[in-house]
Amino acid sequence: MGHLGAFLFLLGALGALAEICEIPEVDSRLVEKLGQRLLPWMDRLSPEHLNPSIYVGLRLSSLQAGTKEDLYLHSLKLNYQQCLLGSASSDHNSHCQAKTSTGQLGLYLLALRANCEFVGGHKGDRLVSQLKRLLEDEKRAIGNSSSPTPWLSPRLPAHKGHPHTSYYQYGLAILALCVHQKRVHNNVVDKLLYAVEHEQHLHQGHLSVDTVAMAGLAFICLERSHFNPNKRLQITTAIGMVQEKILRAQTPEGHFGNVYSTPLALQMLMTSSTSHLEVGTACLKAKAALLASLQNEAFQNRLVISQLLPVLNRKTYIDLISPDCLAPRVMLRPATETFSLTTEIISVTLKVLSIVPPYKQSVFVLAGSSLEDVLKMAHELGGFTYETQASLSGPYLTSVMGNAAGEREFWQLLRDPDTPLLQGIADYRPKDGETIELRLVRW
Ligand code: B12
Repeated sequence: MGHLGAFLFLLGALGALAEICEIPEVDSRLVEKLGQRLLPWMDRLSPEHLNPSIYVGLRLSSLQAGTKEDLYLHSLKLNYQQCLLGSASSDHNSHCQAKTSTGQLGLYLLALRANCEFVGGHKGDRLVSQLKRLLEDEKRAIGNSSSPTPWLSPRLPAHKGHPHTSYYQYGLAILALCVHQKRVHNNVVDKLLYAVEHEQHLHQGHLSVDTVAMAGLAFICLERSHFNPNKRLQITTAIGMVQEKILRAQTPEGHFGNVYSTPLALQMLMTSSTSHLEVGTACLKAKAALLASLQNEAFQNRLVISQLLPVLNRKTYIDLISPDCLAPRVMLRPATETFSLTTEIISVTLKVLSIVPPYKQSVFVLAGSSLEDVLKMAHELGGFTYETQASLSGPYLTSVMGNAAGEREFWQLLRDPDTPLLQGIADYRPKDGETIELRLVRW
């Protein structure tokens, strides 16, 4: 091969590389540190703390928690099955309500698959039918696809509504059924396809990278499993669209959307075969941004960590189609505790303008306190009330000053003047002098 031949060969190889989303190896100490943050959560086996995403994340990671993992899966099974059976006592339990939601049942199915189990038997069938039923309900809430006058307006009226939960959970449920080789009807897939093709339906016109990435993972699973053959072309096209949307959402630092949507976005890009030329470069840039965020300790939330750990092990939810349960994983050691005692007091101003009369109050807390500590302090001082609800991501703020967020509304957390926080009340730690606004908004 002459010089020119060698040059062309190199160019070709580089070109091929640029089309593949590869994540080079990450310092194992950084990965271990991340895994260690999950360990304390694995000791919490009470219903409101059990989180199938943690189990999935760990099983797809390069780390293991030994017998703790078995006990955790056992507790997940007991709890989710009990809620599914809906015994009189559990029926009214609010945690059971969450556990039998479209997304949580989906995550539970992913957890079973992460242990190389296929749902089966009487209990398994019940679980699958329940999830399929929920998806049908979600589909109906979006809109009926059999339009009464299809010749006049074949598509639009059929997709006017919203799912009961979200398109994120809708996609997650399809993915979960798919990795268990359970098919859903074309018209269920149709709703997700339509949402991706008409992005405004996914997040009030704003692109939610997490949501599109989850939809993309569901489509990739359907494509690989040769499900919904009549939809094949549309599914393949949608995968390309998702990829495009994620690439377009890359920030100058390299994140896709924001730092916390990057793990799912990477899971999607790492598995999609319909490649854009710039995928490889975009992934390398994202990986560098992730590394910087890891070093800055940006990953504190157990749910986001559980979505990131597979990526650092070059795995994705798509690997759950045929998981490798014998892959060697390194045993996690508990972290050596480091206490930093601080006596520094900071001031944080809390304001709520969405109510009459508006509320504004400065509170004093120890440096390093979370926003939740600030809310607690404001409550103790009097004149401020709030409510939270346990979720897989931690405490979710549901009500402020007696005003509960209604359907498709939420209490948004912002840093003055107008910057939405990227973390929830338990993880965000305000700085001295900061003003935090709680704002009731539609989504
Ligand atoms: C859909 C969604 C929303 C919806 C939830 C409403 C609904 N009916 O679905 C809306 C738009 C309201 C929302 C709000 C917020 N969200 Co949000 N949300 C998501 C998303 C895309 C999916 C969540 C989900 O359904 N999970 C699956 C189900 C099965 O789990 P679940 O626990 O049962 O789901 C509930 C909780 O997740 C809860 N929830 C949603 N977001 C958040 C965020 C936090 C911090 C908490 C504690 C709970 C919570 O709502 C879900 C439905 O009830 C995730 C993406 C992701 N990668 O996870 C982001 C995500 C969890 N949200 C995020 C954030 C930052 C927020 C906000 C704090 C934004 C803000 N500045 O106000 C607020 C929450 C404020 C509050 N009141 O406490 C971040 C969290 C990052 C982190 N470090 O933890 C994520 C990862 C998105 C991102 N990439 O930035 N969110």
